[in-house]
Amino acid sequence: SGAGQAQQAAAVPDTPLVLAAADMRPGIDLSGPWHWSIDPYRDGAAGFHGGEPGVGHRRYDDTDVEAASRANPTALFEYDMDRSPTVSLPSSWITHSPEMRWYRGLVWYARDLDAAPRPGERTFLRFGAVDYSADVFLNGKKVGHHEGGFTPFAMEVTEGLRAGKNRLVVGVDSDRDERSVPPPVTDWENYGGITRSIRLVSVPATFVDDAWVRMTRSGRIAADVTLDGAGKAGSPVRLTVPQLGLAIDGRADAAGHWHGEAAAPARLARWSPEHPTLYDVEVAAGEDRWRDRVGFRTVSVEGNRVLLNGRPVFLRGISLHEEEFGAEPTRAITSAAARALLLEARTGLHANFVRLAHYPHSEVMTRMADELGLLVWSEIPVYWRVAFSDPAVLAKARVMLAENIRRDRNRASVALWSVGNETPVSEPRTAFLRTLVGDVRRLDPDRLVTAALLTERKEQGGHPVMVMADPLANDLDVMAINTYNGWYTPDRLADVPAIGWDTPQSKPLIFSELGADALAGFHDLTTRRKFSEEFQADYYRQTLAMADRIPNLAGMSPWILKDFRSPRRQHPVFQQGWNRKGLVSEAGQRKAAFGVLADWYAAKDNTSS
Ligand code: GCB
Repeated sequence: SGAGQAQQAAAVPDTPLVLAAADMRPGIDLSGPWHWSIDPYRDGAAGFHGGEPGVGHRRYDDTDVEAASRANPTALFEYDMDRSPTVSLPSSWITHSPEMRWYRGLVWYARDLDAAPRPGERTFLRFGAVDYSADVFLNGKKVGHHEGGFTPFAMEVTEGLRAGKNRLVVGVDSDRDERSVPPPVTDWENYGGITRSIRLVSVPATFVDDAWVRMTRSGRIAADVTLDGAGKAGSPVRLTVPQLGLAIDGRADAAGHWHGEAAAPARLARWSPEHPTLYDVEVAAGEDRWRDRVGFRTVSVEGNRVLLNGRPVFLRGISLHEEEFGAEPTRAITSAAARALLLEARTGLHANFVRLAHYPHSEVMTRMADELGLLVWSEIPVYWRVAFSDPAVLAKARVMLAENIRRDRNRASVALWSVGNETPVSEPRTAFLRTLVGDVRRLDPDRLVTAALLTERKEQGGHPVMVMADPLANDLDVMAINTYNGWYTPDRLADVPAIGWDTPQSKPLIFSELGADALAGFHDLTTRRKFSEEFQADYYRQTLAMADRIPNLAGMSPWILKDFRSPRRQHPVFQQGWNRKGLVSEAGQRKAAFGVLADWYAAKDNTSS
């Protein structure tokens, strides 16, 4: 039952408020110019020798340094946020100045904001994402800390706001250590900074903190609503979908939870990549009106097929990092940037699916996927060698997962939640990932769970066979494998189609990655060597021929739409700090392999029923 679900969900360690669909709420946009100041030794956080106030380093104090220095000539300040340079946020700091390109550590951001606190309302500072951790101060007082670079958080500032000018300071630390999620070594750029929206959002004293509106696996319309505030217990709640003439009424329980459901109206048009129909939905509770735009569809698994609205669908996908097109990405994904990326997949490649790797992308992206009609694989950065034995690290990953699911479980596009990428099998790792799978099942039993698993290359009778023997496969709805035969393995491309795949046959399998580097514009028509467009195109031809022979293959998301920054990739001629597995260059120039995949997908599309 819904109440049972809500109770179990409460076991997930995520106490702060959710402020679901915060981006749909009216508010004050705090993007634009902010002052910034580096702090490599972090003494702006603690003060000299541990934090005595007034010793002149504490960046977050509510002090007009210039005025204080004039008023008291003995005062000493070794910073002045108000006179520090400004930069436009959101943006990663790697583009603030050439010196910041390789900066890692703490950066302070500050701005003033005018506010008029309104009685009977509660106000939150809501960040789309801060990479990697954030300490937030309002008028010199700490309002909160958040760890994890890719999920939203809301901090209540109802008490701390004053009429007129307020000083908002955020300390952003990009440093990650062995206990971070992700750990320090990945294959992408660590874009330190405030990379997503910053808003001040006001809501009534009792308000809809969380609302989840969807079509259940059995095809009903259901809503789970959580109210917060003094008036939550017993409050009337009403869900309406005006275009469908649908209204469901009820009352919240003592804890402020409400579950309602009804049969789907006959005139409901289901969401699909071909017809991405979205409806305005509203939850009314007391004075609050919570709004979202939601599509209704089912996603399920039958045998080794993935079903969308009860019919088999082959996932014609592509992977993406969160980087806009252009030579200097700063990870500030606008609607226009998201549209450009997703249209290249949707109309350029004939895709119906994207893997948003390797962390939750901006909510702008998942909303755009809803609108354009792309199924989404969503994941958290449990990547490679996370400290799986450490319970504190598991707790962090669980919070990230819960933040991601609560943000996006109203998105029809999201079909798969992934709990890990290429994590070497061990007992602690499998226990860790099983806990995450359990969290997904509680937080969202209507979607599919997956993980990108590792394989081992073996020889059987002189032929290469890729063996997947991972106990986690039993726990998943869909198995996923990243394959690079012919790029990272010694296989000749001509031998790739005949490679054997030894995986359980009873479940759908997705190739969550496959790919090879090519530098756009580098051609080698004679030897077709690695890094040439010809090699990459051949790699795709042979790998797709291999895919054609795998009976339980239910889809793929090749690696990757576009070249992306990676500090590990330092071949001076071909890479220059970029992973070149893109089907297009960083600026958007298509490589030869793009057409190979697009043609294969177009053919799949025509033959699919
Ligand atoms: C992988 C990783 C991905 C890398 C890719 C590569 O398996 O999941 O993050 O970027 O391979 O290019 O090696």
